[in-house]
Amino acid sequence: MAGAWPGVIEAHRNRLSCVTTDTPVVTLLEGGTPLIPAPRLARRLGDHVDLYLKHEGLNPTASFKDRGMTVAVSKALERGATAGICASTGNTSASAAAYCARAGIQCAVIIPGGKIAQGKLAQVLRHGAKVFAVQGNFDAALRMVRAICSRTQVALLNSLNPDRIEGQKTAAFEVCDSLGRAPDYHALPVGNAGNITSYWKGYREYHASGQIAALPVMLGFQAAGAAPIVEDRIVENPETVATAIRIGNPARREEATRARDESGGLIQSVTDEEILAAYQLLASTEGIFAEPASAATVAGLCKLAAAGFFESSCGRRGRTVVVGVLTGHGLKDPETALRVDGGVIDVPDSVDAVLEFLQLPERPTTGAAARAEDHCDSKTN
Ligand code: AN7
Repeated sequence: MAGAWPGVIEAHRNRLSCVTTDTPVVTLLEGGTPLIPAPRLARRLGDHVDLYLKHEGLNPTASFKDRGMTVAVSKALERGATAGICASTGNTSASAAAYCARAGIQCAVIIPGGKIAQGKLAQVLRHGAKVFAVQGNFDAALRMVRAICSRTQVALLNSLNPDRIEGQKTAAFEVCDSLGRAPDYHALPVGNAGNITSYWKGYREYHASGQIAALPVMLGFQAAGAAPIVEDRIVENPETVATAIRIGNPARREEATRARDESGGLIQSVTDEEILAAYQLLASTEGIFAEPASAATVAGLCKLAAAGFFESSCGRRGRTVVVGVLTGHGLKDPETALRVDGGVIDVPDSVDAVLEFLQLPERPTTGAAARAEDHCDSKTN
């Protein structure tokens, strides 16, 4: 595509049947996120594995939700809505608030009190949404939102709204466009299950129109304390460090199980311990900062690899292509980032004190190497 990235609706307009020439496009130029090779992590999965991470945390509000939100808010505006509402574990509310602000309409969000990450709360407040915190969890908040929508004229901005799924499916197109094919495996976290529903829809559409020759196997991961699909039940009191996926009764449970089964895939759980280890590993070995829910993707892949899952897998020419989705940026959740290991070292204002903690090779004082590093001299600093 020539020129600057135009946002999800313009970039994928011909595949978004709900968007017409009458639709006012509300965009922050979301989408077009990079598919980043992750060679160090890939080695942990197997020598024959090529791993790519779709970093959806690089969207305008720093999560994948912006793709669906541009379509949902644009369609809401087209239908004459003056307000939007959603329940949220954080990211949906941040995105809804931003796109409603952009559209010039009111936004209301219902969140589980005390259970959304600080970065997300900061966003939703500054974008000017009305924020209601309830005692209950996300599932209770979503029930309230559905009741409010049944009694008032307000646009539902949760992924129960099919426009959200339409916008979100574009991420699958981008993965295929970047790779020139579909991956062999597609891994992602599963909460309310809108994202897995969307990716599977996108892949199937690309397959049906001949853009890709084969479909990926879908690998979904839930947090062990909030794993209603894995356990095939409603979890009344979901708990996990990954607050984004602290959901006990996913709205799109059926679509998620269909994506799993049709693709020959799986949905498994990862513990908070595994999530936090993967969170740290990703940031420190690949330089990619994603929030804990996104780290569930990495945790799940590592867990499968440890169980030998990828040993028998084979893609084309002996390589196995795995795509993992990082759904939100690490900066969303500074509390968790600062809670895990690796503290700041307090030192006196002295060079020697700092050097004591570092094992640095000494700088040569003569020869070419010394001259080449002249920019380190104090007089040029
Ligand atoms: C970072 O914001 O449900 O399975 O209300 O924020 O499509 O729900 C967030 C979900 C994964 C799960 N990763 O996606 C909300 C909300 C992050 C998320 C998920 C969410 P779905």
